Amino acid sequence: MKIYQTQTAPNPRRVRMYLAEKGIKMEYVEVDILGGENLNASLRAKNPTTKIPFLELDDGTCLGETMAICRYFEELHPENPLMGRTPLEKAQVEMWQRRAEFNSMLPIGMCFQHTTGYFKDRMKPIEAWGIESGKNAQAYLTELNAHLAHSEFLVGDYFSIADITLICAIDFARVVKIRPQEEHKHLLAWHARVSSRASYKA
Ligand SMILES: N[C@@H](CCC(=O)N[C@@H](CS)C(=O)NCC(=O)O)C(=O)O
Repeated sequence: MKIYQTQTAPNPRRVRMYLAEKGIKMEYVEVDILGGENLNASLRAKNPTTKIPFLELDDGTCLGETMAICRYFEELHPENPLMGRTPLEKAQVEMWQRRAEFNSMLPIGMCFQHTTGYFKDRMKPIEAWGIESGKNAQAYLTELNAHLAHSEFLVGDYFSIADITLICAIDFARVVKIRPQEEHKHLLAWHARVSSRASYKA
């Protein structure tokens, strides 16, 4: 099996970090998304949404969506769980994972796509939407900081896939100058904790 991905893009990084945490080795196929390789007919046949990452199994089955790919490996390798250990923790991971996607990864991605025109060959950038999305993502950092004042990771002292999603989103946000500020000291401490893990370099 192999994963089609782009080294600099935030969603494939989530999968690489997740697999590194689980100790799972993987073959990666680099896709040039800026050049539009993800849109070509052969990749579109495997992955109609054209978004990366996607996983191709040895029998040709393809699976898109970062969380679906990680879920597949979580089911295959339940040891060292990153999606919760108890019913409550699983729900809490789901809650924070969705918040990390909807309040950070998505608006940061919208800010990037709509203010830089990076994908203007395939979409119509609307700058005002990009700016508004960026403001919302920046404002959410203050909420995260408040939560992390009394929580080591997003879900108490349990490191989870939600932390992976959030750090990949926040690191990527650098390209559009959305950054934790000096006063976000709990968020910065969380960032230091997560970035000290070996998987951070994946
Ligand atoms: N919901 C998808 C999002 C995937 C996504 O947006 N991938 C971006 C890179 S991070 C992409 O493929 N962009 C290329 C394009 O839009 O053409 C997931 O969670 O995997």
